[in-house]
Amino acid sequence: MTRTLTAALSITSALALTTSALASAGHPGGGVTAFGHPGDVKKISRTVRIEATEIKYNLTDLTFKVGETVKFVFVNKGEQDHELSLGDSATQLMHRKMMQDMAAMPGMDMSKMPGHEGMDDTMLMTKPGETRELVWQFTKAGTFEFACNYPGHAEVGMTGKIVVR
Ligand SMILES: [Cu+2]
Repeated sequence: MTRTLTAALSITSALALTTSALASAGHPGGGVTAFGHPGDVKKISRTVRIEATEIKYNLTDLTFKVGETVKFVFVNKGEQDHELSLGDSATQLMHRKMMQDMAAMPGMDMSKMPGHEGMDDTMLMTKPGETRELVWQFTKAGTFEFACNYPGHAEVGMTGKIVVR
């Protein structure tokens, strides 16, 4: 078996483990989390456009009302892959660690990294020049985060605060 194939198989099992860990942590495949759930496109009350460049977002503070349904339009204006991930700080840390572990695997090419099963509802991964959207309804008051969890990105400030009240 080639080294690349071995690495790919390890990633698959790592993702499977992470997905089940997330499910037991209250992040089931249905996309319902402690802070909201995928929104109904007919109920969008606000559209937020977020742009990514190296290595930052164009905005870092967002405030929403409880119950608000928001369309996020995420535009990668940079020259590398970036993501927009929504979550509480624990989820973001877990996700960041997973991406670091994957990047550390021998022969791993992050640009060919697969999406994360079961996390698509809260996360948009983009290539340079790509625009992707997600619709989310915030159902709980609190302070949450958006972040790019590609290794080294959140660490240099590619994060933002979401306040729901
Ligand atoms: Cu990034």
